[in-house]
Amino acid sequence: MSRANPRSPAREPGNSFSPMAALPKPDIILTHESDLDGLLSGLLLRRLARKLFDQDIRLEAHHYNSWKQRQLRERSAWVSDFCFEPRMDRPDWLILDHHMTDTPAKQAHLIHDIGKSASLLCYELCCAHGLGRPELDRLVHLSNVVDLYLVEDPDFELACDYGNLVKTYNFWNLHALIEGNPERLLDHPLLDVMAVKRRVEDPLGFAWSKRNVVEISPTIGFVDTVVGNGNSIVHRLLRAKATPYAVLVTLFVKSNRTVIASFRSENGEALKTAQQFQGGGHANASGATLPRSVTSLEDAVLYLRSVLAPTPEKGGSLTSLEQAFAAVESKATGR
Ligand SMILES: [Mn+2]
Repeated sequence: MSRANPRSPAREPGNSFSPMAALPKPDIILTHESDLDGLLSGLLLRRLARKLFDQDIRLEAHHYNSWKQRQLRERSAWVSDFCFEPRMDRPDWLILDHHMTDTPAKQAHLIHDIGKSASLLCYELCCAHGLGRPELDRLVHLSNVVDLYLVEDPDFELACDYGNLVKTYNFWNLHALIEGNPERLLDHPLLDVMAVKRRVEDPLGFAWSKRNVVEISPTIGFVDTVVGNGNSIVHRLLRAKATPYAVLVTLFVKSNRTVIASFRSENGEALKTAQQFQGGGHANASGATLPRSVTSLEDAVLYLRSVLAPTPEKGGSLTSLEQAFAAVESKATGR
C-alpha cells in the first residue's frame, strides 16, 4: 500500500517545513472534532509527540465554530485539519492542513497540501519518524478516500463506512472505545453496523429525500432526511442533478438543540454559502453551526431563508414558505 497519494501536487510555496526538521514540543494538540480525518490526525500527532518527547500531550477537539472562538494562548501547539489563519502564524506552532488558505506562513511551521487529507499529512510526518505501520497505511488510505471524497477509488464505499463511524458515534465516544489506539478502528465490529445501515437505510432515504427537497433560495435547496446517510444521499442528488439547486443543505439538530448546517455542491458554491454563516470547510463540502436562537428544523429553514434570500419576490416567498412548513410538518407527523 502506497503511503503517498501519487496524484497530489508538489509541495506548495506556502510550506515552510521539511519533515525531518526539529519539531517544536507542543503544549497541546488541537484537531477537528467532526470527522474521521480529524480523529485520526489527532491520534497520530499524539503518538508522534509521545515518541519524540516521551509525554502524553493533551488532545483537544473542536467543531469549526468553537474553533473560531477559541483563544490560542499556548506558547506552542500542533494543529491539524483547521484552515491556516493569521492568528495561528506563530513560532513553535506546527499546522498540518489541507483547506484552502490565503495566509502565508511567516513564523509557523506549515505543512499544507490541498491534495491530501490532514490525516495523510500527519501520517507522512509519523512515517518520517519511523512510526509507519501496515495497519496505519490502510486506515489512513481509507480516511483519505472518504475525506477527499474520492468516489472512483475501489475502497470508496468501505471508506464511507469508516467515516460514518465518527458521524454516528462521535469523536470522544469512539476515542474511548478504542482507547486512543487508531489501529483498533481497523475492521472494528461497528463497521458491520455501518454496512447494514448503508444497505438498508440509504436507498429508502434517497427516495424519500428526493421527493421532499425544499427551496431556500433559487440556488439553494434544503434536503430533509428521515433515514440513511445524509452525505451519500446529497451526493447522489447532486451527481444525478436530481434537483434544480447548485447547493444542497442538510440540517442536524444536536442533543443540546444547536443546529448544524452542512452545505454540499459540485462547483465550489458550498464554501461561500457556509461562510455566510461563519462556517468553513472545503469548496464543495462545508458546514456551520447556526445561532443559539435557532433550536429546531423549522427555525433553521426560516433562518437560512432570511439570510440567503432576504428579499424574496412577492408571491414566490409565500409558496416556498408553505412548502417549507409542509415538509417540516409532514416529517413531524410522519414519525
Ligand atoms: Mn479534513
